[in-house]
Amino acid sequence: MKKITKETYINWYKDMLFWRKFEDKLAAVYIQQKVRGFLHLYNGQEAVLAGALHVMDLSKDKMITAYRNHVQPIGMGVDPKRIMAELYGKATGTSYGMGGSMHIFSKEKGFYGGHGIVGGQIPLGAGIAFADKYFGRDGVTITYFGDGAARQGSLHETFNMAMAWKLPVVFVVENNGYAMGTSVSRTANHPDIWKLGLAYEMPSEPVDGMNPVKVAEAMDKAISHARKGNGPSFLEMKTYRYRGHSMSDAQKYRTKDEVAEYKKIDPITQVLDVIKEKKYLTDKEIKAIDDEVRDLVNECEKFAEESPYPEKQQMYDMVYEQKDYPFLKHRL
Ligand SMILES: Cc1ncc(C[n+]2csc(CCOP(=O)(O)OP(=O)(O)O)c2C)c(N)n1
Ligand SMILES: [Mg+2]
Repeated sequence: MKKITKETYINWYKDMLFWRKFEDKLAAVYIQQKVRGFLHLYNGQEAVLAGALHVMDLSKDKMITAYRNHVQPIGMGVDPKRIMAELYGKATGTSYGMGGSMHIFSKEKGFYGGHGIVGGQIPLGAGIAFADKYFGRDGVTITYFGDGAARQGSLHETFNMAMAWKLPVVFVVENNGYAMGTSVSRTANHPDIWKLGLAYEMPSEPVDGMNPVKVAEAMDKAISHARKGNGPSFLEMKTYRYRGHSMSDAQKYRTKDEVAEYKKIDPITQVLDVIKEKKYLTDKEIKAIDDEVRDLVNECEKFAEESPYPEKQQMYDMVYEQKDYPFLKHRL
């Protein structure tokens, strides 16, 4: 596995802090009604992404996830200014302002969305992996989904075919404890989601999703397994979201104490503790990173604010129309 060094910790701190503050900013501008529609934030779950990125090969590996999808593309190399502009509905956004919060997408950077249908991305992730295998490329597709999505039937159909065809895919359930307001313990006979993979003889295991080191180790094993042609793995990342399901969530299904308990094992704090303990950075250097992150977030906001809205005509440019489709004849 790629070594976890001083630089890794510093990058993790910087990246995760940026993702956290980027989303805090989104929450703030959402309240000001500058960003509309749904908004699902990732605060608390950052280690799941940071650990994976450490061991992925971004020149060929791909990623797909659900609607909690603003920071993953940043990690994959998409310009965060364009992501914020997308949420503002501006023409400079990743989908020219026509997709919005739940639909960030960048084929160039290997980020395949951004999906609002719960579990919809599970078969799509396997499909992307199928394409890599079919064309003889050795990329691996990381397919993220939530604990609620894990209970969709499409997971079983996908797991079956992915194992039968030994597709180069890593299925990752981000078990943040809740699907909207429904806790995992209320939705199934047992709470060990990783065990669902065992029925298909898929290598499956639970992982501490609050710790990027643990995530990187598990992901490295799963990615190498897939890259060697041995097929999929299934990892259950035990994590937690600090904010509500979306911005309109009164959070009556959990206590403030429960949230506070998880904040004690916050991934950013865990990384910062190591940095301080091992004296990787001085307090002054840490402060410089914090300032840099704040400035970067403000730059994104400024870019989104100052960008123009799309022209009306652009609406028609983005619609797929097959010119010879028979039922459209009446329009000719
Ligand atoms: C097929 C489908 N059913 C229901 C919904 C409504 N819905 C949106 S998010 C969600 C909860 C999903 O929870 P989970 O998979 O745990 O992901 P998390 O939000 O925790 O990241 C539901 C039921 C939907 N979008 N799609
Ligand atoms: Mg969930």
